[in-house]
Amino acid sequence: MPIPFKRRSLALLMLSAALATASAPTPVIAAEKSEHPGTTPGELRYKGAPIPEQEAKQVITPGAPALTEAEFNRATKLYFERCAGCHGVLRKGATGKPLTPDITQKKGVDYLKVFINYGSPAGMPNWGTSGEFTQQDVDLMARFLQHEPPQPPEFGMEQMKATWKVLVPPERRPTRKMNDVNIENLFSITLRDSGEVALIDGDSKEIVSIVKTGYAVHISRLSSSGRYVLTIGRDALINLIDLWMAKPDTVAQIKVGLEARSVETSKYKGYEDKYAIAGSYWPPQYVIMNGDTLEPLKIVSTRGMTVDTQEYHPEPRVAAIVASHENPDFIVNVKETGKILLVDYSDIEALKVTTIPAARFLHDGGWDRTLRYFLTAANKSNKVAVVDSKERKLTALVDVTEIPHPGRGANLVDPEFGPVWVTSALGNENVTFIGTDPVKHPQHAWKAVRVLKGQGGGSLFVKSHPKSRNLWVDTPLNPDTKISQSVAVFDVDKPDQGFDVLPIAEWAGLGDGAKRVVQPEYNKEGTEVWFSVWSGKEDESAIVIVDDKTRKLKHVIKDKRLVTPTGKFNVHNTVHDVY
Ligand code: DHE
Repeated sequence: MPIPFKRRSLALLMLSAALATASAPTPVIAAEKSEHPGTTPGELRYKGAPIPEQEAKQVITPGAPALTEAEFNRATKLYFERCAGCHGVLRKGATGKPLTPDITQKKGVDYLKVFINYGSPAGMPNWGTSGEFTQQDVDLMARFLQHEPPQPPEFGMEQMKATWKVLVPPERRPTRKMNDVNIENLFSITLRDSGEVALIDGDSKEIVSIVKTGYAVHISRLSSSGRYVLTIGRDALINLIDLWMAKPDTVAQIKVGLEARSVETSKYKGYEDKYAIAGSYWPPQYVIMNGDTLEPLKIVSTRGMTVDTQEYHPEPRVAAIVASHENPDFIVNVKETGKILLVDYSDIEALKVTTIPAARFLHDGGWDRTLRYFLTAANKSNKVAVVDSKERKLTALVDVTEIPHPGRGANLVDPEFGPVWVTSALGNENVTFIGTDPVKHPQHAWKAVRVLKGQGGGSLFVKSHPKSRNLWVDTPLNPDTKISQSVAVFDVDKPDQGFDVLPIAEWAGLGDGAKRVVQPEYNKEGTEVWFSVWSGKEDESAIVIVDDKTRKLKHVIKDKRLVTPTGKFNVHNTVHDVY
């Protein structure tokens, strides 16, 4: 019989999770041979974040070893913090293997302990021998995993409405911009471990405002007009920030689930700023909201059958969402089922959803430069899916190794192959160019036409700009600190000539700390590239700005309020999908 799970301090959980993922000492992993043969070091470090577990229910399962309620609660917390990101909340498996009792009870405590202690060739981290779990915890987890997974609650309209706040109603908002900031060149920067975003003036490099947001904000996106910034926390809290206010601040807020990563706004002609959409990891669903108040209008579950084996999946999480420029559609990546949904919002009461079969483990992606084709990574399937947003169909599935991770990717014109879209990878040093011009370069379209070797695996983001001749490739998850603290830059006119390495973290002039250099982002003019130097919560971090033309250091922003900066979103470039 289910026993209600005790409420615990969410703040404490978040803090411990944040420390676990960002400030914990980097595990020592050999460059190519990790503790888990067959698993790249970057992959090992790509851990999931916790889902708030305060309302989960305990289930005692026949055939499983006994656990006290206190043990069950501790194991649940450890599982949400360390395991759910890969194995899924319901343990149906995603990046990690399924761990349901029908499987785990057959394995037994001793087998599971070895697994948790030493990891596995398939990519399971060595939680015991790395010291992240005590031996008591290893034993506890081996027993816990034989029980039915405690399922977090659903989160429907009633729960969403209970969290929805319009702090400043649209009629009380300014009718024109009340500050003298050039908001087109403003950057919204995630301060991961302080639950805030920093709004920084791209011209003066001054902090305009620090806005309290959800926990570990994942991304910022802009409304089509560029007036509103929308942020989404891992805890599924959305903030709508009005950039026209004298001091930009939150005007509406809503929590759309227990765990989430994506938010977007309508961009099709006639629907600018009208709707917002957010996708959740838990519960697996998306919600369409009013663009200027965040009032929730329609919630749609993503539970359903997988694309390949056509089995029911109870937890298909929503990954990247982009807004079509060709139709009134939101394009929604559903990770575990491997389906891309085209959600036509022209009639919210009678939503038309076109389902495009792609490949499992859809994650992130972006547009080609014509803004017609959406290219998105199915990361553990080693594929990039190409969707034609005009014709509403799948154009291609391109093979790409190893665990492609583009962010939104980078667009440039290759001297030999014409327009291409670029992704780097978590699992190896490949930087892959995919041809994107079916009209003038049909022989290269939707093929991996060029694969460059970057600094190494553990790359998350690439970036270029229409006015630049550079392609930037970060490597924040590479185990070699020299590599994780620097970036590679290629000349797009001579891609085969190798790359320069810029020591971004060294330029920041910080003390000790992880100092991972993450996510290049251009200013509006395409003359500067901004990098986050991401340290632990207690250490100093910085933003380093490089002159794009000379590749020399231009400016360093340091401020004690800049706690663990990661993603950066320039208003103009995000509104217009420039990358
Ligand atoms: Fe992200 C984008 C999910 C870890 C920084 N990340 C995304 C998107 C998804 C996602 C689905 C695409 C959103 C969209 O476009 O609508 N990220 C996840 C995870 O599930 C994962 C692996 C583990 C987790 O529990 O969150 C994860 N991500 C991270 C980090 O550790 C990063 C490096 C630092 C941080 O701030 O948490 C990180 N993710 C980012 C950034 C983007 C992103 C900066 C947007 C890139 C862009 O240019 O659009």
